[in-house]
Amino acid sequence: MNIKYMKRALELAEKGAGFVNPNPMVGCVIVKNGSIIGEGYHKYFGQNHAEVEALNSVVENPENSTMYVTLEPCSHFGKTPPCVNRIINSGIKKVIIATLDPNPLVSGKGVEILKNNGIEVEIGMLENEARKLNEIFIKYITTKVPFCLMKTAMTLDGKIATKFSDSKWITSKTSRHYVHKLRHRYSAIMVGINTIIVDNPQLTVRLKNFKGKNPVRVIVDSRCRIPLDAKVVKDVSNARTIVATTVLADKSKTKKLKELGVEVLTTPTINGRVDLNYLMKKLGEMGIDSVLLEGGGTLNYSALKSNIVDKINFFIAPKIIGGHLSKTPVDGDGVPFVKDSFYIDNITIHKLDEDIMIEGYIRNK
Ligand code: AOF
Ligand code: ZN
Repeated sequence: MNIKYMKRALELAEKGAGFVNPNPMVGCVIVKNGSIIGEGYHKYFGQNHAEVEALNSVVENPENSTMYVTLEPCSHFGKTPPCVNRIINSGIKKVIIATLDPNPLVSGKGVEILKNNGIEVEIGMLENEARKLNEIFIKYITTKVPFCLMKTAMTLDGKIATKFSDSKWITSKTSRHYVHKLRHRYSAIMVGINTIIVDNPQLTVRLKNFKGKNPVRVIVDSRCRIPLDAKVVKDVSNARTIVATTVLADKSKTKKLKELGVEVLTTPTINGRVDLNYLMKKLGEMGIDSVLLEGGGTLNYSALKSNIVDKINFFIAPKIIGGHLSKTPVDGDGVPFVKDSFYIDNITIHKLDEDIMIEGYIRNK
């Protein structure tokens, strides 16, 4: 038994990031007489599971070997047959699992079947790491609501743009590269209509030496003010665009958008705004497991108020903009008293060039 093999399995699992959603990232290593005889990971949604990839790759008979796998092997017929059957037939002696599968179709059953077939099972090696890796999957498979990460980039004095809405660029190249990797990892990216009007962004993944996957673009636009020549409208062949609006939208405008290939999702209104909980539920029903929320301030505040945010990534650049007309990351009305603040738990601090990035989780989620 050796932790280094589970580390390797986690490293392999990570390679599936962005390609396997809404499935989990899973990695697997098969060890015999102290050496790795096979390894694999879940590469694309709908394709082979990690255990099957690893078993297909063995360079020696896996009989009496030990399997290290980051998630409990599945016991159900999904898009592929149960992994436990393959494991049992291979003659593997022991299976070491980082964490149980939260999928109610599997949870605990995979382990039970392995044990009933005389295979030794151990659970919990690097469990925290494995659960963090699959935080999106864990929320989505148990609630059917997408996991939401709020990302913002601001100066030391908490501004995301100047009074002229200039924001290019607040953070370093390394931070922006990190954000593009996040976009690849998440199934959807969500912004408010003001961001589209002011910045006209593409909201796609642009990474050197890596062909990332573009997220579905979700524009929160209660009155459907989106310009028909906005980049996110004009390049729908590149990435899907969904405009989330309300009955307050002009019907002829939504018709035009649909003709241009934009999907229009009408939600109930809350104080004249898009009902974000309804929207998240609908996105979940469409198979979207994760949303990267890239603000602005109005949408960010509504998102926090509606309790849809799970995690935050606040990038802070060592610059000062100043000015009471400069934009801030979370706007809206703000809470009345400090005791009403949204609290962030499990904070970690990361350094990206000269920037710092604070990561954490919204309390009571
Ligand atoms: C594993 N190994 O590599 C993965 C697992 O539709 P399917 O057949 O791909 O099944 C998806 C479900 O299988 C998913 O919700 C999760 O419970 C499990 N994923 N299991 O043993 C893997 N990706
Ligand atoms: Zn499986």
